Amino acid sequence: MTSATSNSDCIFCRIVAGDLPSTIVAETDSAVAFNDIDPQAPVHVLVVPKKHYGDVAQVAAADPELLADIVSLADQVAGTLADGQFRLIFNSGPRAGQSVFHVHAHVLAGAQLGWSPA
Ligand code: DGP
Repeated sequence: MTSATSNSDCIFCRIVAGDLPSTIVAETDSAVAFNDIDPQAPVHVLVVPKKHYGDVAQVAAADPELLADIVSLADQVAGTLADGQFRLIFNSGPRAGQSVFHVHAHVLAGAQLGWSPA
């Protein structure tokens, strides 16, 4: 699916709708930030748009303002929960490690981060 308001088969749409539990740390009109279920850093938050897009390329093409909202909320979360320094990752496609096909930014912060994506 390229774009829709919501998709009942999508776990992140269900979190946005409040149908699945999550720890929400911040929210705007267009996006929600919640703790990752399998944290890889002291702060590991996922920022997702409320509207369903499959990956970052789709949201960039269809709604660049929404992509800016995602980045802005990620910055806000890092400033609130850590020291304002953060890594922002969009996995795009299975070979890049994407496993949930509702675009999400990983916000990693709160420690000196290593670099070993391979
Ligand atoms: P990715 O592999 O880039 O698609 O990241 C998906 C992330 O989503 C992964 O770090 C684990 C997280 N995740 C998967 N299911 C859930 C869930 O039900 N709740 C929360 N909070 N996070 C989830």
